[in-house]
Amino acid sequence: MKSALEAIGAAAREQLAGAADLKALEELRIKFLGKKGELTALLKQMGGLSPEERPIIGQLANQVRQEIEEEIAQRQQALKSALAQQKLREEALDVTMPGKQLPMGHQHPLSLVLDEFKEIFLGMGFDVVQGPEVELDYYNFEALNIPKDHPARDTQDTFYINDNIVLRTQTSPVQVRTMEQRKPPIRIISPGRVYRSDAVDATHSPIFHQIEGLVVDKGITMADLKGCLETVVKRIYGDDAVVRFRPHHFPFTEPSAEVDIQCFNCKGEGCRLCKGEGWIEILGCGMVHPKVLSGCGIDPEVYSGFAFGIGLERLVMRRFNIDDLRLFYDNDLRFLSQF
Ligand code: 2U9
Repeated sequence: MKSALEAIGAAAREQLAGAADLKALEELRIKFLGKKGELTALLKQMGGLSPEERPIIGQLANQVRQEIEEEIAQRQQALKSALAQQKLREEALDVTMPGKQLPMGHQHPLSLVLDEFKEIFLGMGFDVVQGPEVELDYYNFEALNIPKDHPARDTQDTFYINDNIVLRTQTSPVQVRTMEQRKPPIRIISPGRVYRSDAVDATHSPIFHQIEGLVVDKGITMADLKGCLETVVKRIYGDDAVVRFRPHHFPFTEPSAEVDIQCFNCKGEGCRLCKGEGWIEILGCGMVHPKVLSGCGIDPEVYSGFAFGIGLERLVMRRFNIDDLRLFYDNDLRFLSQF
């Protein structure tokens, strides 16, 4: 039995030294030390030994087991560190390599210019307010002094959901709602999407964007309107922009005006860009009609105000020399990545 034990010890040492990986090592552990392993099998025969032999063989068996366990632990350590070394070699990082360049997103040209406007108006103490795009006929038309037979209410222009509900054709209903909710002084702009039943072509779209603004307080005059809008236009187009106010008519303002800038291309001479006019129309404005004020619960005898409206698409098209409005909505990255 002694020689059998020594033979197991020698075989284990030899085979453990040749174990190529942790799996093979575990298999050897089971083979020699497991419940059904060689050493256990041999020890089961100890019952046949004399009482004198038993402690000697028992001690030897323990020694052999200990040696095998130590050998396994050493081999396991060696294999683990070899594995770690290999992993380190394989996963080595060259920190001097250039990083992967992630493609940068671009801001849409419409929101780019809209942000510019917001920044200017916020700096002048205006709030930015938003409202529903599906709107009551009352807020879109009635409250803005647009009577039933006005051409702006023509079904040609307006998307009707039903008799009372429309897709807003302007962002003015946001201002009406604000006047109902807030007390003057009011200084707001309401940018957003508006809808008109237009056929799509290079200069028309059934969806476009407006920035409208409203100021209501005691003693607001046409001089405030001119000063405010001239300042904004010069911030957008540069200090040398020449601005003119031309009388116009809107149902919701009285008096009303359109604002032109002198064509920066021909300096007023007339060219292709301004279609021979020398001037380019950029926005509409006026003093809020007293009927609109009183309809919103603001006494026109105490308060007055001015309002304006800017069509965003046309302005952005001129700014970046874009000749087709459909490009704004096509989501073509070749176009969008230029901004
Ligand atoms: C309230 C009272 C008055 C908003 C105004 C305009 C003039 C205007 C156009 C610009 C280009 C529409 O997108 S466009 O075609 N808008 O000319 N808008 S005054 O007046 C208001 C708004 C709200 C309560």
